Amino acid sequence: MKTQVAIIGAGPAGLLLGHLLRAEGIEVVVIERAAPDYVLGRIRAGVLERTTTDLMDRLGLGARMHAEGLPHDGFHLADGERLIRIDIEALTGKKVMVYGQTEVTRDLMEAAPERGLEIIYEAGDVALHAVDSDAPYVTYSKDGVTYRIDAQFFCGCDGFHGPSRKAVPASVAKAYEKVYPFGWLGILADVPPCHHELIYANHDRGFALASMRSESRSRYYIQVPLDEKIEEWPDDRLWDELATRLGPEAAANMTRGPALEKSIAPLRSFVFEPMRYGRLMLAGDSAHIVPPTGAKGLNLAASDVHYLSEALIGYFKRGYADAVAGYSDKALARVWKSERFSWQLTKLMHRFPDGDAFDRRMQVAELDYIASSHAAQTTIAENYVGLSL
Ligand code: RFL
Ligand code: PHB
Repeated sequence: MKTQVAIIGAGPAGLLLGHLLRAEGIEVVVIERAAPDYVLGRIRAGVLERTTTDLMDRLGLGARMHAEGLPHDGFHLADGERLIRIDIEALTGKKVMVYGQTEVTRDLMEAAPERGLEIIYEAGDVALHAVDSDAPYVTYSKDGVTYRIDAQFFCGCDGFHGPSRKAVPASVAKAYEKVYPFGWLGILADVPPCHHELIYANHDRGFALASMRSESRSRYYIQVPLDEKIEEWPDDRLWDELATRLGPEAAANMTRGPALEKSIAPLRSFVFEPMRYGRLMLAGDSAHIVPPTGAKGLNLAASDVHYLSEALIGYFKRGYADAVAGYSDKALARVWKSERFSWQLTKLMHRFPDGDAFDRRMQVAELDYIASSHAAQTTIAENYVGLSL
């Protein structure tokens, strides 16, 4: 088979990119290892920046998001005693949208057939070949048969563990990484949220986050040691811990219920450079990871896809032979700023096992400064709603 663009991975990055290119009449095939239900079963991001919602709107796929999503104009940092409200709407003129990654993915997936976006699910052994030549191709197997797709460009949207990044030779690449000494234990439950806005809490016993998916579905997280076992956290223990860490105001309004999903995710910061090698471009988690504290992962995937779609549309529709040359530098400039924000908020809000009394005083002083400074709150709000493209 021949196509103009082959996209590896049908997560949010791959699906968004596929739709943006199809909308311009570019030939696209998306190759995904998993089955659709598996992709939809992953409970991940919950907060969308304006840049991400704008992309859904541009595709004409934002109707359900606007009907069911919750626009938020603020969130809270809690320091054990008080809630510090960051009024993002007053400080930036913009809001964020609380709408789950699962729903974004579902909207993109369901619109694929009517828009002629071909997605091959359950493709095994995906391998990229000759990406630095003028005739790259990808092979995969399905139902015992091996297939080959020749394409002019490959977009690696296959997440942190996918094969695309590994197709870039080590001699031209550099990876930057920080692994944090803790993870997040998350719980999803069909109960009303304890607060109408998100609360990020720094408590003596560790970080906690109160988030939501809707007015009747809550998502909470607590910081746990990396070797923690999920079996050690029956629902009751987890609700007790959340009530303690989030503080009395949230605890008083917290409704408990059985977990629909419970999982532990490690936290890491990771950037891979460059994001283009020959005819292969990386986008989303395949090129970078942020700790979830800033709610930036999915949003960065969307901004990469914005730059990448512009580049490919420039190449195919406007005849700019060099259109993809600037993609890596453009995307990385925004990636590093989101990495910085996510790292800083992670350092501010978590208890580090090797942290000393001085480190703790620095956190207290910074939270106190944020509580009293319009400038500090503006900086946080500007980053949280998303830097301009
Ligand atoms: P994905 O979503 O990992 O999708 C990659 C796709 O590639 C497929 N794949 C392959 N396909 C073919 N061949 C192979 N060999 C393949 N290997 C993999 C996979 O099956 C999958 O379908 O990457 P993408 O599209 O770059 O999207 C990135 C986001 O998923 C991620 O950044 C966010 O979920 C991060 N994140 C958050 N981001 C936000 O913007 N706001 C948030 O509030 C937020 N909260 C979170 C998060 C991530 C979390 N976890 C569990 C990592 C909260 C959590 C707990
Ligand atoms: C979520 O609702 O899953 C969520 C919200 C905000 C974050 C991270 C995760 O910073």
